[in-house]
This record gives sequence, C-alpha cells and structure tokens, in this order.
Amino acid sequence: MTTRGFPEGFAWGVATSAYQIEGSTAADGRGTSIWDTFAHTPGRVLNGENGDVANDHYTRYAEDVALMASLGVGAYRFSLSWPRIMPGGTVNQGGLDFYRRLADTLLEAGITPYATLYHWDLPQELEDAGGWPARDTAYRFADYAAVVREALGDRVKHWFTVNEPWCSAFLGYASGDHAPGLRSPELAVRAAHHLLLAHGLAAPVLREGDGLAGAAPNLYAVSPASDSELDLDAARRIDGLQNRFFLDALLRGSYPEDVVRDLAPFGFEDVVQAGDMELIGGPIDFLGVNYYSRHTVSAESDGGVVATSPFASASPWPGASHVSFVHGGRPVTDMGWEVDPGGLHEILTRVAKEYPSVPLYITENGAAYVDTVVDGEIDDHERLSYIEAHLAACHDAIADGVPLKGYFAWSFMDNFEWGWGYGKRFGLVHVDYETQKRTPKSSARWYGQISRQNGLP
Ligand code: LGS
Repeated sequence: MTTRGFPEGFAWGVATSAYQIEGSTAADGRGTSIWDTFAHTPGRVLNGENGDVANDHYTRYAEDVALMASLGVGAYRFSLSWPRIMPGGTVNQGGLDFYRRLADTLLEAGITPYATLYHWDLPQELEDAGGWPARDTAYRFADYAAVVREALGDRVKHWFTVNEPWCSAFLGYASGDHAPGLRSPELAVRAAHHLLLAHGLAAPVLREGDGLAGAAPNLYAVSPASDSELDLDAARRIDGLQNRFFLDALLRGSYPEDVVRDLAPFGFEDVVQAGDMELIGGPIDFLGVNYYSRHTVSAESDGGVVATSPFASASPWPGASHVSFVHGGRPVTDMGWEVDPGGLHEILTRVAKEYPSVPLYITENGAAYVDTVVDGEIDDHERLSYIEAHLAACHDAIADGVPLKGYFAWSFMDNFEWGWGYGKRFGLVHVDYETQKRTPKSSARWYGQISRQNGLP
C-alpha cells in the first residue's frame, strides 16, 4: 500500500554517465577524452584501472535498457560523450548513431531519455588548447550543443548542460584529483566561470522548439563545526563556493559578492566579461540537484578532508584551503561520506525559498556500499535504506511546497568510479566485470516497485 504518494507524472529514474559505463573507447571514430589520458597515467586511478572496457554498455545498451524496463523505471539520465560526437572538432556520424539507437531503444521501452551533454569527458584536443580555463572552450561547447540538438532533438526533449561544474573546475584544475589533474587555483576559478558560460551559451540552443534544459550542480548541506566566528566563516566560504556560487549565477545571474572577494587573490575578477552573467542566468526549464552528503566545516587546519580520490593532496577550495571537514557523527557509506537525508530536505527547501522558482529534479543521489553476492543474490539493505530515507526527504520537501519533478538514483549499475576505479559500487544493479553479468540487487527490485506505485509504502 502506498501511504506517501508522489505527484502524478513524477519522474522515477536511474542515472549513469558515458565514460563510467560505455567502454569501446576506440569504436566508430571516437576521439580521446581527458579521462582516457588521465586514467592511463600511472598513479591517477586506484589500481591503474580505466574506462577502456568499463561495463561494455556501448555494445550491451539494448540489454541494459531492457533490464531498466523490466525493473519498472520510467526515466533514464545518461551522458553524451563529446569525443564520440565531435572528435577533433568535426561531427562524427558513428558517435551520433549510437545515441540515436540508445534513445530509440529507450522510447520503445517507454523510458523517457534525459541527456547530459558534459559529464567530465572533455575532448583531449580541447584540453591541449587550454581546456576549461580557456574561454574558447565554452564556445566549442555551444557548437557541440547545436550538433546534438539537431541530431537528437526529435527523440530527446530533456537536456542537462553540465554535470557538477564544481567537480570539473575544482577537482580537475585545483586539487588534481580528476582529469586533467592540474593543481592551480587560478586555472580552477577560470574553469568554473567558463563551465557556467558554456551552460549559458548552450541552454538557449537546447531549448529551441520543444527542448527543455537546465544544469546539474552538486549541492551540499553545509554546517559549521561550532558557532565560533572562525568556523562560521569557514562554513560561509565552503557554502559559498559549493552552493551559492552556482545557484546565484544560474538562478540570479550574479556571483555572490563574498565569494567574488574570496576568489579575488586568484584573479577571478578578470575572468568575467560583460554580458556573461546575463547568459549564465538566462532562462532554464529546471535545475538538477546532485545530492550526496553534508559538509561539517571547521577552521582548524588539522581536521580531515573529504576524500575525492585515493591520491587527494592539494585543496579543491580556493580561498578556503585552511578549512577542514570534521565528522558530524552520522553513519558513513563505503566512500566515508556521511548519510544525511535531512540535508537533502534542507537544500531543496532552501533553493525553493531563496531563489526564483524553478522546477527541480534530483539528478543524482545514491550510495556506495560493499556488496556481497550470496547464492547469486545481493541483499543491499544499506543502499535501499539510504535511498528510502532520501526519498522520504523528497516527499517532505514536496509537502512543503518544493516543485520537485523527479528523482534519479545514482547509479543504474555499478561502474567506473573515477579515481576509485571499479572498487566502489554505487549500482542498483551489480556488475561482474569478469563476465559483464548484470544482477539486480534488492534495492533495484524495491526501487522498481516504488517507481511503479509512484510512492513509498
Ligand atoms: O559517480 C559519480 C557519483 C558518485 O558520487 C558521478 O559521476 C558524479 O556525477 C558524482 O560526483 N558522484 C558522486 N558524488 C559525490 C561527491 C562527493 C565528493 C565529496 C568531495 C567534496 C570535497
């Protein structure tokens, strides 16, 4: 019986991204991305793992879509690989054909496609030309958006421009934990602005006709470790860079003044040009929210860090490199991230209250746990509880008036977890990488049931 029903038409989805599942990195004219280069550089990914084969989704997509459909999932958020579609800057029909086939297969199965244009796999030649710190990359992204809109717009109506621009900018260019692995706060702040500019240039292109578009930043609940002035300031800085920088830009068309001040030592003010903020704050149809955890923030520099890769060394926080992250006393997942569904409610109600109204989606939420296969079954009750608690938080937020339109569990299946390689499993579906066998975990069957009945018991 359903006692906590969701609004009619709520999208119940699962999510993945191209580099994390596709494999076939040399097939049908695909070019090289910064993640190919990074993963093949010793010491960047745990155990030297890479996405060359991954989940072999490029050849197994039909089987994967059939499994999604059999579970009862109604929506699928995947990403398009830019180097498959425009290797070397020219259109590659072979790459577009793959996504046409994928979209057709989804539509035939009654699953609505939601496509993300950028989930971290920048074409290597664009990195060689300066990457996201170079303004020109944003214009190349707009060209790519036009190609994608033209080729897939008859099938795909829901678009996300950039996934987690915070990660691309600050893990990619400041801490070096993600590709391209650079350690320069000056480059990172430039990258952050140009990722947002890329969104601002691409959104109108994707919204032409009946297209609907938005961005998908990763937002965190943030609290100070104590009410000391120093801790409060540390929390302001982290909340500023993680949340308000992106929310203010996208939904108000301006950067928060205090964050601009924090970033001034890194040359941020010279990066923004006239007209940029109007583009970045231009109309969108929805905002995606990726939510995983809470940061509890201290100004004591001897506290911990939040692990973003097994090799983390430099800080991803320009203007807040003195800040540390302390344990807030909640249970943690296999990533060491604290489980805090209340933080999701806090973020959703905050966005709805403090910003101009825009429909929201949870574009990612989920957890890694160590799964054990017993007689071919995986009873992942911790993952199931994590998702159930976060869905309850969504239900509460909707009751409080938040215009939440859908939820995408991260992830449909276990996959390549960036710097952590294949060791961390976020999937509702288990993947045996030796055989590529997919086995739905208990959480997958449960989530399918919730999707079908449009509500929690
Ligand atoms: O697989 C990624 C998931 C897993 O956890 C996905 O590709 C990303 O879009 C997303 O970043 N994902 C994710 N996020 C949690 C990030 C926690 C990092 C904490 C570091 C903060 C300093």
